[in-house]
Amino acid sequence: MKISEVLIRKLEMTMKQPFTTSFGTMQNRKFLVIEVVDELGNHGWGEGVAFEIPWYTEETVKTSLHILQDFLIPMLKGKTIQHPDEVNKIFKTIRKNNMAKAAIECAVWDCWAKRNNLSLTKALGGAKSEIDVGISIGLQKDFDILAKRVEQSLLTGFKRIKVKIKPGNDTELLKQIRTRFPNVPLMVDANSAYTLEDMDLLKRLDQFNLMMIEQPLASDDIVDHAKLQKELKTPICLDESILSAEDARKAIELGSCRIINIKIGRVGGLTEAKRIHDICQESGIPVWCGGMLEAGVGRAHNIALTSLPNFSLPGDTAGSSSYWERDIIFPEVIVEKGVIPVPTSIGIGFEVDIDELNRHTTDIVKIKL
Ligand code: OSB
Ligand code: MG
Repeated sequence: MKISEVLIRKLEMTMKQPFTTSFGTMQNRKFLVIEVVDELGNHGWGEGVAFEIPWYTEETVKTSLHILQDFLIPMLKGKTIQHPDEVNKIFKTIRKNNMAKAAIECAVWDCWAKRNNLSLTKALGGAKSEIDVGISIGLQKDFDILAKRVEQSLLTGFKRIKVKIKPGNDTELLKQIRTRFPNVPLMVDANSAYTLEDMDLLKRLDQFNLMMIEQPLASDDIVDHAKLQKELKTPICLDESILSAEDARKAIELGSCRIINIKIGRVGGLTEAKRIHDICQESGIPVWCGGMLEAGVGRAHNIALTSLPNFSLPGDTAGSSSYWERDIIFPEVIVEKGVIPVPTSIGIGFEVDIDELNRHTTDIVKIKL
């Protein structure tokens, strides 16, 4: 397969509700949608999940665009791709910029799957027919609003509830949640808001019967997390700290976590995501698929990845309607009884709704290879 053309679209979509983490509030989502075309006219889609502001990782929409246009896409020129795993190797000399890499790599995976009449799930080696889904609820103005969100989410059937915490909005909040919802499968995500100075506070989280504590400490740390994990009964789940399969290997070796959240964008694509999945599986570390407030294209890739066997915990892959009035794919992703059926049609298994896509497109760059 040869990629003959790449279209980069910049999109702007407004989420139904603002999403607040320890690092900030997002509602107006700007992101990239990549379309690749091969020499036979097959199409493939990928989503660039970087935010407008570099507060989750150092990438932004603008840096992704720059890296894609000036480095990654030109590297595909003249290359014959037998298998999408080769894209990861082609990009090897470019350091990090994982979300930019993932955006185009995911599009190549979709294109290759379609060309070979395979679902992306099958192409990745996934086997599940449905995936379990949880929901990530951002920080809210007060407990009543949060409680309502939790209640709604339980009615929808989500298999676990994740709430964001930050210093000053943690133990009291959890006390209130546990009083109201004593048995709900619950976890928290701190997005790196604490340090080892908070050891006593973090130890007190053990009393809340949490499934896990996601990324309590610094985004680039695995040493302090190992110290913390030794002191905690609750499993630590790493998100920001794991950017590659090598990172996963080292974190597991050090005992920095007992669970890993895999995000395709954060780790540079599906090939690396699969590698992390495999290493974790061999080490008895369960994984789950994280979210980046994706639109439909990114969501579709997340669903396909989650069909791999060691994605044994519910992911942050809620349905389209949890984020958008109207998604850019057809059909939209629907969660029923806490599960999403894994599509079996070719490629990502969803059609891109070109009218919706165009309605949100603010810029298009077309690159002939
Ligand atoms: O840390 O998992 C995170 C959203 C934006 C940035 C980081 C994170 C999140 C979420 C929401 O938790 C995931 C989603 O619903 O897409
Ligand atoms: Mg997280």
